[in-house]
Amino acid sequence: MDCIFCKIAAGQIPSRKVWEDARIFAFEDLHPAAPTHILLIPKQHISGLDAADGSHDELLGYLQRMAAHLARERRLAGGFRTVVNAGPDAGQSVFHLHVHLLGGRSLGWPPG
Ligand code: DGP
Repeated sequence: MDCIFCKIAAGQIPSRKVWEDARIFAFEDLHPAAPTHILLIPKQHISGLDAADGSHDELLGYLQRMAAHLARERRLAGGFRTVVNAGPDAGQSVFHLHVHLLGGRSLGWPPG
């Protein structure tokens, strides 16, 4: 599987790791869009949210809960946002499911 995020999770491509356990890997985004910009990914390859099925329900919930945990660790008391871009119209550029955790500045709404 020639997937850049699979390689990051496997340690084959370097990244600034924030969290790792048996199921997920979290690392700093290469092009941060906010003072805190962390990507949380499942170690299992899922190409995107549109490819998730019922067997992934627990994993999807875990990614969100761990995003909130990392937000607390970063002391994002003012708030934070999680984002999943799904498909080209949403700007998904890496086809391995990932949750963006953004915070540390005021985040506009609606997103672009
Ligand atoms: P998306 O547009 O939702 O597919 O977001 C992909 C994000 O992944 C984007 O914000 C930049 C980040 N990214 C892409 N390649 C790498 C990489 O090799 N290392 C790291 N740390 N981030 C990457």
